[in-house]
Amino acid sequence: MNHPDYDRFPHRRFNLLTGEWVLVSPHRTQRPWQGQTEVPDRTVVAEFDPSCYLCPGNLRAGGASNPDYREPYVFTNDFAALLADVPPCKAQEGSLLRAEAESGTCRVICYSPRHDLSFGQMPVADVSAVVRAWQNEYVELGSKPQINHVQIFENRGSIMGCSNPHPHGQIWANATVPTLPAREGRQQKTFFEEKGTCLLCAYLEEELYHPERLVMANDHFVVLIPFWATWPFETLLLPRRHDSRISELTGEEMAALADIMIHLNICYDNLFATTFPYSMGIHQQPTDGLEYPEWHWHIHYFPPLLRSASVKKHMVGYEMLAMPQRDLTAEVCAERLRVVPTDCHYRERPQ
Ligand code: H2U
Ligand code: ZN
Repeated sequence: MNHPDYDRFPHRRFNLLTGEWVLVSPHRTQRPWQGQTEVPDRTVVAEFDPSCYLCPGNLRAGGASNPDYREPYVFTNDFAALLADVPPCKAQEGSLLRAEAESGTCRVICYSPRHDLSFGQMPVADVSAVVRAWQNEYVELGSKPQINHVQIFENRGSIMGCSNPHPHGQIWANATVPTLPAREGRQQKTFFEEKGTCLLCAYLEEELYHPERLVMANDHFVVLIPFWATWPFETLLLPRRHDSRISELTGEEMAALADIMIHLNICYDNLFATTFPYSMGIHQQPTDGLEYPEWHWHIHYFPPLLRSASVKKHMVGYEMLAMPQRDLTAEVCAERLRVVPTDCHYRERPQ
């Protein structure tokens, strides 16, 4: 099947990072984009919410109080999924029921003291401060001998399980490398050993040559819809410079990262004039003290919205039982995102 047929016939695409396939059924959506006009969500959110457990000075559910913070604020999750001291646990010899103790810690990061803002409405300096906090957490947690992986992520919007509109993310750090980053690590290592070069450097080079999946770019970063994307408006934010972790950014790269994340957030929010829900996360090398020359750090955004603020993608039926599937192709979605104006967040536009 040739390139032009990608938008006509069912086919499957290979995910280079996970080694899995996704079924693409573009013939189901051959009609042109409907161009729905959304009613912009202008729900008023206060700058400070006395009942918010993340606002400065407020009491948290766990009983602690937040300081009157002015910069990104990090605290240990009061309901952490991972705990520091877990007694060893071993399944009985010969048993099929395998279990192992897992130790670690979970933290929450408040991006801003302002309850009503998100990256799309924050200045570059304030988003850079969040990136600096992510770097510090990665380095500090990663330097602990019992922590071998640090997962930084964010759930945005209640449909993604986010508990509170206050801009915040999470950090889970533990002893073993979790399933998905481990799989990505294996794929990158195999490629590196076979070809002697980095998988994502090679992939990025190829994508820059065929720009139909590019969404936005600056001197240091590129946002694209990966060829193998499963979620409709899923994007991959790739640094142009090969590095295995986020901790080594230059000052210029830091500002460029903040700037592109701001524009991506505005783009997502402006697409359907809503607070665009997603789960995003940073994938980088394990923190076990070993060298990982094959690892190219990156950020995934997985949004569930399909054609409007109310039509969502669900992973059910065939997807739960067989494999992931999508109708709208990566190319169609990239084009949709590319034409969204990102000079101004829709909430800041005069009505
Ligand atoms: P989510 O919005 O992605 O659920 O993240 C919020 C986290 O904040 C969640 O993991 C924690 C929850 O356990 N939390 C506290 O640590 N303290 C609180 O007072 C409430 C919520
Ligand atoms: Zn708040």
